[in-house]
Amino acid sequence: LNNKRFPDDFKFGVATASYQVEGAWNEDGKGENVWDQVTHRVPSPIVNNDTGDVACDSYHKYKEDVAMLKDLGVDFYRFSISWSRILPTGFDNKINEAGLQYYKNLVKELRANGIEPLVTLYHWDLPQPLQDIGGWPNEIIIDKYVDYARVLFRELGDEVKYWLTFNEPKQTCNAGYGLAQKAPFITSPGMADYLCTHNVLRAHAKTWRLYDEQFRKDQKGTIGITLDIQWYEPSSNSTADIEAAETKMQFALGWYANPIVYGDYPSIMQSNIARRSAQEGFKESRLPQFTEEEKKYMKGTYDFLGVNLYTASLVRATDEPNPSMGLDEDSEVLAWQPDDWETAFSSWLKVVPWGMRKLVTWMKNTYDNPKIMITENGYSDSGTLEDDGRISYYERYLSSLRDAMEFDEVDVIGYAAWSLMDNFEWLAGYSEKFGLYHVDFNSPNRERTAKKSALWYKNLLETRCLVEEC
Ligand code: GCO
Repeated sequence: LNNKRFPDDFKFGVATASYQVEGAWNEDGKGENVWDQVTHRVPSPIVNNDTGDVACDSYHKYKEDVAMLKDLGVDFYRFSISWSRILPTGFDNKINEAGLQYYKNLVKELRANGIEPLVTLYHWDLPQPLQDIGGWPNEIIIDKYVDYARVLFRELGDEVKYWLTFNEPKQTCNAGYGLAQKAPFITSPGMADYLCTHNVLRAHAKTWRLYDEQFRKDQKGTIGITLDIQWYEPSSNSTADIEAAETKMQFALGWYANPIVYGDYPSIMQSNIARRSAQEGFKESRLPQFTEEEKKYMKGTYDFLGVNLYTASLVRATDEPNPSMGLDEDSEVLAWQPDDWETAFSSWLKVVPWGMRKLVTWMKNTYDNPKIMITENGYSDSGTLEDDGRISYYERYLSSLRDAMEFDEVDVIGYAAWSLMDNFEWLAGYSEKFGLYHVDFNSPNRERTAKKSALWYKNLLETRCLVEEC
């Protein structure tokens, strides 16, 4: 039963993000960020007007968090750093020492308990002053981000050996500046989202090179990026549908992965967007272009590729543009989730375990066999402690992942469950729960309780085995 047992050197962890768990939104000198700003708007775009002002209060309760991690037996903890806690205005002229100290304490506590920190530099919480000058679509931000990264490498790099530059930049750019579904809620699909991505990619490359050239020799760490993707499955065996699914993968994952691995946007994106831009009367493609020098600079800027996978969709070819989104790929493809697929509590979260094996195998074949880390995967419900649905989800997705490692020889180095505990789920506020631990958001001390899934995960990490006996 080799395919049911994870190798001894395989790393298991859990993940969280600063805005979703920390709270203390204006304490000890922290500056305002875009999520503070949007959650305080009236009317609020968030379910129940929820905010991350207190969230799980991890800023004060990190020792409890680490005790939970220790009890679970994880190899690593993936968390993110709040830029505006370190640099309140976003600029590096003044470091907020109290904010920095919080992360130093957290890292120290993790190390003292034998847990490896995996740090995400940016999980969506842009300092508001940087948004006020245009945010990610303004290329000035590239150097501000690199300055911030330099502070973190310098201050934390002796203890932190695993870094992720960006978490799900497609959410930052496409949802944040294209479709107005995430902060800062700007509607400019096919324009601001492409500019945003262009700058995120250049900031990523510059940061990877900064680490590689100035810190790696002494600190001996490793640095990647985390992309979000669902698996896009052709809805039939027709060549047209198979090509449509490939197009969707290129627009969703290739948009980021192709420049990082090969130096430029996928050719299908380039040709499709150039054609549409010309039809719309633009003199140049709406997709920004890299110079030859930038392509060389970008290419190969990763040690591993992180990926967050939760769900899947079917895809078919179409020549009717999809009116609801107006994305550039919509003139060729239609993606949807069948109603009769099993669903978690979040409407977008259809349970499709076989998508895991297909995704990582596709990445192996498309990106020349990279090291892959699953940096998030998880299941939502309404918050029960007897969360059998979550256990079943993890069991099936992990089994699919293990098959990809065993039978398709995909180089998967680790897996993080989303999430350690229930937390602020963006637009859904506290209405959707992803945690292995329950958090009582009505109690002032945000009491944590292990769910059944926490015990299941703990057992998996002990035995490394997905069935009763391996
Ligand atoms: C991410 C994710 C998380 C979500 C999770 C469940 O960007 O990493 O969006 O922050 O909470 O994916 O939706």
